[in-house]
Amino acid sequence: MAEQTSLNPFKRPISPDLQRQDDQNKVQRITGQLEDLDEEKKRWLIVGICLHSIISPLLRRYIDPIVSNLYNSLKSSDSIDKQENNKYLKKYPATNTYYLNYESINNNRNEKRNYWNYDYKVTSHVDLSKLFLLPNMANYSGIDESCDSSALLGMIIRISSFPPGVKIVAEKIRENIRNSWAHCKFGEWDRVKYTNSFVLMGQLVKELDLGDSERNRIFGELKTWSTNGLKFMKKKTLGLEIVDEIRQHTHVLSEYVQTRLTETDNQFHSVHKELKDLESGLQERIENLESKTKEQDDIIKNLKKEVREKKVEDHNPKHIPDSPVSAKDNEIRIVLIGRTGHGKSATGNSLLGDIHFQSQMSTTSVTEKCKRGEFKRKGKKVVIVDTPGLFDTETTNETVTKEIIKCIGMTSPGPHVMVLVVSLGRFTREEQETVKHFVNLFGENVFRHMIVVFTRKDELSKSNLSIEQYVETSQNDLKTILGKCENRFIAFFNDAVGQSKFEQVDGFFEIVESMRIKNGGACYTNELYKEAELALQGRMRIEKEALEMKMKKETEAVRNEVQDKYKKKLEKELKAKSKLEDVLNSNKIKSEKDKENLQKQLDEANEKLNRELEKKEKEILEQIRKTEDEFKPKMTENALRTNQRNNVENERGGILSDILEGLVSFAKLFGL
Ligand SMILES: Nc1nc2c(ncn2[C@@H]2O[C@H](COP(=O)(O)OP(=O)(O)OP(=O)(O)O)[C@@H](O)[C@H]2O)c(=O)[nH]1
Ligand SMILES: [Mg+2]
Repeated sequence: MAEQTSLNPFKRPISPDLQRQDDQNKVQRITGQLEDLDEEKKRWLIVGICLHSIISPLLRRYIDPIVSNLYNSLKSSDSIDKQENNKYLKKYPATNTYYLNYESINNNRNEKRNYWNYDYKVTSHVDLSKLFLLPNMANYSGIDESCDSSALLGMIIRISSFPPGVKIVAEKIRENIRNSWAHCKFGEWDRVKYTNSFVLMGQLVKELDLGDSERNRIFGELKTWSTNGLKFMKKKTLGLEIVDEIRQHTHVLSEYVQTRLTETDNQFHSVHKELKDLESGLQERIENLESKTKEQDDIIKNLKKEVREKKVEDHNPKHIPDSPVSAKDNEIRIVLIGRTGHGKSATGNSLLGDIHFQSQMSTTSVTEKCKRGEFKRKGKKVVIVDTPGLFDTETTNETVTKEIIKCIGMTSPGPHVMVLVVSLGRFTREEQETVKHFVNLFGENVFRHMIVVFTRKDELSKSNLSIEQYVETSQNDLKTILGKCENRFIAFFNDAVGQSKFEQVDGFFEIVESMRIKNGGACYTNELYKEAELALQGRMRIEKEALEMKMKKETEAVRNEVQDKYKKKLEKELKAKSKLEDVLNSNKIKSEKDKENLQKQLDEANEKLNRELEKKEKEILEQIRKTEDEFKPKMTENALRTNQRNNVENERGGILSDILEGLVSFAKLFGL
């Protein structure tokens, strides 16, 4: 609706005069929120808007030339424009069914049914159209806005120039939509009636001889109203413009209904009152939304100000604060780093409780690519990324770093734990350089999330030393690093079996938990991670849009499939029904009993048709639900993120191609 507004030829702006006049007449505002309104009332409103703002203008354009042609032909065949009271067309010659109603033209009403005094000259096609209608329906001055849906549908039903298919649907619309709308019986407006109303309006559009572009445009408008109407029903968030558009249309509808109040048709008084109430309710909602938008604007303004100020404080990328805890963050993300051959992959396997990462004794690097493993622990998803080790004899640290950087894309928005894996033994210069390298890459802040895992605990046991004793007697460089990590360390024997295997993993996660509490649950982040997260979000959005598009296409395809399946059947039922109607209207059936019988058959045909329509709608909804069930799980934040992580891991473009260049130049900046 909102996006189609500018194209919408049916939408009329409300003149200031009318608005003022209307404001003066304003009925008491409904006090509750619009959410308090019955769904039935909302359905009634949306269908009323569509009937008035989409279907009626369409019918006017369609009917006008057809009635004009008929008028011209009756002028030449029956001199309808020169008729006198002694010789005039009493019945419409084509069907010979209906008595023509001359009361509504040439001020004949003033003659108070003194037919002899009537002026029978039909001087325009508009007057001709009135002859087919009851006088209370024929109060219009042209086939224009003064001519409402009831008159328009009546013309189609009674004038034989309109194709049978159009007549059948017009009659259904008059009976099931227009008349029951005017009766204002909200209880009737259940979901089935709402769906059927849109189906019928759609059928009418299909039956009319329209060009492709006009047909598609009107289908589009009906679809938008029907979808927004459903959102309106489900109390989903609706944009301000959409609510305002519904309000404006309600106003136009109410204004139109007001013009009908002079009619004897008393029901329009209640229709008008309902519309005024609805409009007031919508106005209230708009004001609410407007004030909420203002509040949000203020919050955003303040946030932007805070961010600007913070940026000045945090211009040094090595001191970027941790990212805040996300309520949705139900993951623990862990990255294993360290020198080659120290047991990173073996530690990853111990944590996972499975042999997932390749780990073996080798003179050169075993792990060449970053690899991800996942498991569940106490309801949380644990993501572990194993990285290749530094100081390999055959690969330069620069090449290894380029690969390690991939862990960023795999643990975005940032890891909670950086595990520095160090094999027990001498803490040589190369081990110190390894730590320095990671500090250069990630910043000093990385220590706040670091846990040191000493592998080869079995060797320690051989010399009867505890890990604490080992640390106590270690070189100062190691002590300094452990100090920066606030002495978060643990020893692992990666080939452990039985109870001790679980105990060391539990011990590790206890440290993780206390560290997470200390960090307020926040994960580590830096500029690289922020870049990566931005790129990832963009990719996730693109992927989601692509999936949405695919789902829409498939939904459309299944809908068409079901439509096609039912098309022939429905056409057959419609034909059967129209045959019965023709017989019934032909005046050939004289006996009351036969008429009754025929009417019974007609009712049954109607019921059958409705049953088929309902069956079709049900099948369409079921098929759509199946398609959605297939697509929706792929569109969750979790699934999209996992997919992007897979892309990075398998080097399938993904965010890696987006950010790698930036990351590598960033790494270069730090002389890596
Ligand atoms: N005795 C003993 N050996 C271990 C322990 N942890 C790892 N190892 C061995 O150390 C060797 C190297 O282990 P990896 O897990 O491949 O080491 P890495 O750090 O992943 O090595 P790269 O992938 O090359 O960087 C393997 O033979 C492991 O079995 C441990 O706790 N005790
Ligand atoms: Mg490895």
